[in-house]
Amino acid sequence: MSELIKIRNYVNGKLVDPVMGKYLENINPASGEVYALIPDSDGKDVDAAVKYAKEAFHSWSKTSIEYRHDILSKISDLIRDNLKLLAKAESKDNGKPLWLAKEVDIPRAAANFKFFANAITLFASQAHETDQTAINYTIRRPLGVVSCISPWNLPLYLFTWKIAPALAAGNTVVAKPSELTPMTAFLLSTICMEAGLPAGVLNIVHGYGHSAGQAMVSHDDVKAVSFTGGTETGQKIATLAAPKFKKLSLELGGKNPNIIFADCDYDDMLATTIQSSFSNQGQICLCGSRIFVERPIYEKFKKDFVEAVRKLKVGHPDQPDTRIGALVSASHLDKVKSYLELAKEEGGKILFGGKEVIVEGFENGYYLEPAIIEGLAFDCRTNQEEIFGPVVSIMPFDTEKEVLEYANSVRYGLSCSIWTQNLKRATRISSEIEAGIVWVNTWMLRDLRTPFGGMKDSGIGREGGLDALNFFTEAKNVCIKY
Ligand code: TXE
Repeated sequence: MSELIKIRNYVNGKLVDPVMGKYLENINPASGEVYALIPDSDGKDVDAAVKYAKEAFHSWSKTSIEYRHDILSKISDLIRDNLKLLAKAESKDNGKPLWLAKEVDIPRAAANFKFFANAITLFASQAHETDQTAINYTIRRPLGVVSCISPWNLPLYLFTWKIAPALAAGNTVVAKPSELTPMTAFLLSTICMEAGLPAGVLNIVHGYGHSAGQAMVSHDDVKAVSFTGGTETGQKIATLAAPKFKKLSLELGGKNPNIIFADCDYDDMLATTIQSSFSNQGQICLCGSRIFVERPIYEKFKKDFVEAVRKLKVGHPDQPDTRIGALVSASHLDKVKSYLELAKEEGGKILFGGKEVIVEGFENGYYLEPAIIEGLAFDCRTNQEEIFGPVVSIMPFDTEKEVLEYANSVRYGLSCSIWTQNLKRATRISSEIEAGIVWVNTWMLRDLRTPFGGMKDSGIGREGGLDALNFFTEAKNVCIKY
C-alpha cells in the first residue's frame, strides 16, 4: 500500500499535528481503501485554535474592507488555479464524479470567496430619521471568533460558503469540515497561507463532531456557530449553544417535493428531474426526493423516467461517463439500503434500481443503483424521513389542494420545485408551500444574493448575500436627537 497522506490542522497560520497525536483513517469511498490520516482533534486543539483566533481578531476586525477584499479575492483565484488538484481530491474523498467536482463543487468554492470579497465592499449600514426629530444610525461590527461546521456532501463548496462571509465581515474563524471529507479543507489551509491570510484569522481543526465539533460549539469564546448537517446534530448543537446565547445558523435536512403538473414543459422537466433526484448520488439537501405527478401524465412520466434512470451509469468517479459515483461511506450505504427495505415493508414497489453495484477493479467501493419507488402513502416513513441517497418516491395526484397537503406533510421545509406553465398556479403554490426555497420550472438555479435556508426542522436562519453578512455581524443602533 502506498504511504498514507497525513492531514494536519491549520492553527495560527501553521500546519500542526493534533495535541494528543491521534489520527483517524480516511477512506476513499470509490475503492473502500484507507488513503489518508485525519487528526482526531479534541478540546485541547480547539482551545488553542480559539485562543489564536481571539488574538487575531483584534487586528483582522480593524483591517480595511479593501484589504479583506483583496485577500479573499486572492484565495478565490488560487482555488481556480488549483481546480484540477482540488476536484481530484474532492472526488476521491467523497465518491462524487470527478467531472461534477470540476464543473460544480470547486468553481462554486472559488465563487463563494469572490462573491463575499465583493459583497463586503457594498455592505452599508442603515440610517432612519424619526419624525424629523432624531436620526438613528446602525453600526454593524463583526462578532469575534465564530465556528463554521460543514458536512460531507458538498465539502469545499459548503465549507467556503460559511467561511468566506465570516472572514469578509471581519470575524476570525475556527472551522471543522466533516471527518468523512477533510481533504479539500486541508488543501484550503495551504491556499490561505499562499494568499497571505494573516496567522490565526482562519483555523481549521479536523476530527469528529462529538469531540472537536462539540468543543467548538461549547467554547465560551465562540460567539456564533454556522452549521450545515443532519437535523439531529442541529438539535444537539442548538441545545449546547442556547444557554450561552450564541448566534446560530442551522442548515439541516430536507425531504423536498418535486410537484409536476400535466401542463409543464415535459422534456425540460424530465431532464431536470433526473438531476434533482440523483445529482451527487442524491446526497444534496435540495434534492427532490418526493415526486408528485399530476395523474394525466403519471403513467407516461413513470415509463420515461424509469427508462432514463436505467441509462445513468453507476461507476468509478474518475470515468467521464459516470453519472452516479460512490456513496460517501459504508454506513451511509447501509442507511440508504435500510430505507429500501423499509419501503418494501411499507408496501412500496421498487420500479427500478436499489441494488448494490460491483465496479470492476473497485469491488470494495460503495456503489448503489439509483432507485425509484412507487405505491407508497404520502405519510409513511419512507416518504417522511430524509434518506439522503439515490432514492426517490413517485406518487400521482389529482388536485392542487391534495398535492399541497402531501407536500407540506413532512417535518422539513427546505426546498420545492414546481413544474407548470400556469403562472397563477405557480404563484399560488409558491405562496402556500412550506419551504424556504421555491424553484418554478427549474432546480438548484442559484443566485448567491438570495436568502438560502429552510423552514420547520430544516433549520434556523438564512445564508447567502446580505443575510450571511448580517448573521456574522451584530447591529448597534445610535439615536441622536436633533
Ligand atoms: O451528518 P452530521 P452525518 C443528513 C443526512 C445524513 C444525516 C447524518 O440525512 O444521513 O444528516 O449525516 C459535525 N457537535 N445530512 O452524520 O453528523 C460532523 O463532524 C458539533 C444532511 O454525516 O450532522 C460534520 O462536520 N458538530 C446534510 C457535521 O457536523 C458535530 C448534509 C455534519 O455531520 C456534532 C449531511 C456535534 N455534536 C448530512 N456531531 C445537509 N443538510 O446538507 C457531528 N458534527
